[in-house]
Amino acid sequence: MKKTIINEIQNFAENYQNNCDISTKWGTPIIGFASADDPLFAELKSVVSPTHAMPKDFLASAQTTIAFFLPFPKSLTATNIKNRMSSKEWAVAYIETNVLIAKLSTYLKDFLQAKGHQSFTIPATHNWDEKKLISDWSHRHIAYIAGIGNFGLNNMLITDKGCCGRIGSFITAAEIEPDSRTDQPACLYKYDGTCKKCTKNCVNEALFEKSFDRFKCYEMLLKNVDRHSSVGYADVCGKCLVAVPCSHINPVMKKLQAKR
Ligand code: B12
Ligand code: SF4
Ligand code: SF4
Repeated sequence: MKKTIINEIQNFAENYQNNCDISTKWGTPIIGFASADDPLFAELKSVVSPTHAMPKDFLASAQTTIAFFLPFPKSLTATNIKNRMSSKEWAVAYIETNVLIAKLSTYLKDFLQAKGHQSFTIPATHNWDEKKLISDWSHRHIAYIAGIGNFGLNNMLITDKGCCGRIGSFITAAEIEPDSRTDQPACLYKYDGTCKKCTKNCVNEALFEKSFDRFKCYEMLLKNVDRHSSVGYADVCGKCLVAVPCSHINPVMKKLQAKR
């Protein structure tokens, strides 16, 4: 079952970019599985917020959560390096990836339903508390629990294909063997205190070595909403993700491999 789902997700993402009237391209998705009863879910009540949901709050019969990371290609992130404002391509990719996550989740739900497994889909974003700017379903924590990456100083989940890309997650009653996770850092700062390039890239004094101001960050995102209104609603920025060592790879893994 695990292999089948991985194939379904990868094929859907590949066909989607070939067949539809869109401009964004994605690399092969990274996919991870966690048991809905993994004790780490309960910890999200303290790590994220006391109101963070448990898989069984959404689907009483939940057995598994599936997380997927859709990596952006280098050609896309290259467009977002210069200037204070985000590139149009980055804004378009944000909108198109959110649509892809919604369509892929619905496809997966129908696919599993046909095999007799109930499932529950969650939107890619905008499922947050407007006053706190925190969501009751944090995709990157779900993805961390499912073993597909670890957190960077820039707050991003850094996978084996870096952090430039978007994450979706999904709940199902199908019982699927969970993946293992490692506590090995994926961020150079967390590994040996070096790098911090993401903080230097921040364009609105939101991200520092010791603090992150989500409201200052959101202020910048809203400036890009105005700038890119011609492509839709794109609350983006992403300058702390691009032109950094973790944009497209896990830089700690690279460092460790070089030492061998
Ligand atoms: C609310 C929100 C925002 C808010 C607040 C962001 C924030 N960092 O809190 C605003 C609007 C400002 C925002 C901005 C951006 N966002 Co946003 N946002 C979300 C949303 C809806 C919920 C995030 C949330 O509530 N997090 C809860 C808070 C408390 O946790 P956190 O920020 O993740 O921080 C935690 C980690 O750093 C963690 N941590 C650090 N080290 C370790 C170690 C361990 C072991 C553990 C367990 C945890 C941990 O501790 C913190 C607290 O738990 C998600 C979608 C979703 N529903 O998940 C997208 C999401 C997080 N955003 C995303 C992106 C890409 C962005 C932007 C780059 C904008 C853009 N697209 O251009 C910026 C980046 C800002 C930044 N540097 O953090 C992506 C992240 C992809 C990735 N690779 O991780 C997500 C997952 C959307 C998606 N579907 O892909 N966002
Ligand atoms: S840019 Fe450097 S310090 Fe920042 S998250 Fe990436 S690896 Fe960590
Ligand atoms: S998304 Fe932009 S404003 Fe927010 S922390 Fe990153 S660089 Fe700073």
